[in-house]
Amino acid sequence: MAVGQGAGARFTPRQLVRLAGRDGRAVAWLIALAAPGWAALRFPSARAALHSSDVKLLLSFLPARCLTLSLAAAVLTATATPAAEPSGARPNLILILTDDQGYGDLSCHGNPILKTPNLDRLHDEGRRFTDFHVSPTCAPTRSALLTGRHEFKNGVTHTIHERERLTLKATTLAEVLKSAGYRTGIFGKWHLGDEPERWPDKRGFDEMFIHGAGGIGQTFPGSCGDAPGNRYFDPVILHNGRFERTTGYCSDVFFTQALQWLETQRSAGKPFFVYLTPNAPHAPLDVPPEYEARYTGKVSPMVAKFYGMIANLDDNVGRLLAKLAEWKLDRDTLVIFMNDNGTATGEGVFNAGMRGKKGTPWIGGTRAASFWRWPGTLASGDIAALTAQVDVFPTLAEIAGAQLTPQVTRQVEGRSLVPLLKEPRAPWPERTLVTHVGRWDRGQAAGSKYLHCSIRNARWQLVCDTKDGAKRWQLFDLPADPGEKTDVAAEHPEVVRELETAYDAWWTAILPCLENEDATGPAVNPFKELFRKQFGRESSGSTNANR
Ligand SMILES: [Ca+2]
Repeated sequence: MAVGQGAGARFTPRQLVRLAGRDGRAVAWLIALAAPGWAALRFPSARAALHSSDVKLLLSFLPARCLTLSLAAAVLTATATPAAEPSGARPNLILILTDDQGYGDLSCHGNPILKTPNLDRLHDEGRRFTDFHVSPTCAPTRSALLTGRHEFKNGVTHTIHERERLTLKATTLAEVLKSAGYRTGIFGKWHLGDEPERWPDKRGFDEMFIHGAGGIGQTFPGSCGDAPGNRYFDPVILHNGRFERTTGYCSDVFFTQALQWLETQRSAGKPFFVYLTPNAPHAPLDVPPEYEARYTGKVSPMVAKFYGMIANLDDNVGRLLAKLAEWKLDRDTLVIFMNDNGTATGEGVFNAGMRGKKGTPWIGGTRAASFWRWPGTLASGDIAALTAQVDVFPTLAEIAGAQLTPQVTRQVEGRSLVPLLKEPRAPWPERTLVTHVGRWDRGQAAGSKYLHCSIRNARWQLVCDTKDGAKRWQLFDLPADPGEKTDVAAEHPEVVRELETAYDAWWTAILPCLENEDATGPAVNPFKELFRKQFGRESSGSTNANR
């Protein structure tokens, strides 16, 4: 069980014990701890491989004149209680999740127009999951990501109408990381409930710097809505329960705030988890003119704005990477980059050969970037296994050394990706993943079983994408037909039957979980109510404060 293939991560603790000769074991251990091989101990699962027998073996070779008892105690401590390690022993975690950028909206994925040199760096310098899937829209992905289970099991079947609210019964990834000793911060879009009891500061985040609803300035009846008249430039942001007027473009504001908080954590003595969730490039496509200008004349005016928003995000990612290097946090920080659903705007220019986009059950609706950069610990390379957003929770919990309660273990449907991060060809048993776009009309859940849905395994995808919700399955052989052009259901009835049976069981299981279907929200958006308490009736930006 080697831990990574890159420089500095070659031996497991057991191998180190075996490698050290009888006369030099203690010295070898000292070298192992001080040298890059130390990275082998950073995964808690690798530490778990350091059995008590290893420790006894180690101690039996420790000459008193070579090693002090304190070192022995330190080794024992690191072995037995990973959650109590000093700062730096476990990686800081930065999870960047962009909004409505698709898999094809990256130059490293072959986009012929868009340039994303800094996101490409994350791709080139880390592990990347090439068959990684999210939900087809915003709140559902965030719900699944933060709980490790399908969004419908959290009651999230839409992005508005109270149906974006994450059930209060779920335990979030932030809560788990916090319990493992991490400081936690969110910067950007939450979109899992705008009522104060549902804000991220009640769901495990120490630091909260967010806009409301699914985007800056959005307003809907009920609870889902941002500060009145809010805009992408100089937005008003909810910071730990109070609104703050900011200056600049929204994505710049979120990255700047995250970096400021991150800098304060350097001396706090605890590892940190930054959940960095810019609302770009979600519509409205408001973008600084200089970024739009990079693409004007090369694509349609709308795509030029969309690409400009991504170019701005890319510059911010570059700023973040430069700061990590400047602060010498590079090797202590795992940076993960993902997008939250299929492209909203870029499919006409480049969609990586896929069918579908945001809000559809096709591969183009769910396939996402998934870059994992941890210099010195993770080598670069592709991982082809079928993976998903629900896998992030158990993966980060394992890397953080978090102890999951039985209740949380039952909640999580995803699998830890740690075995694949260590060895991209590690055994990865067959699995099925379900996509359902949701968004049915109020009260229509029971009749919407076949409304824009799909179920897949590593090879096949069974899709039902009918406007009337009638059952008309189509089957696609993905390796042979990645663009999903040829329905082969008639040729493979046994595959249809197998996947449909799994889909039926899944649908039956989710129906009792849909707790938001008949919910009625408050008469006034909570963000607006709070804003007006703080500032009176003035608008945060535009003239439509009373929407
Ligand atoms: Ca989105």
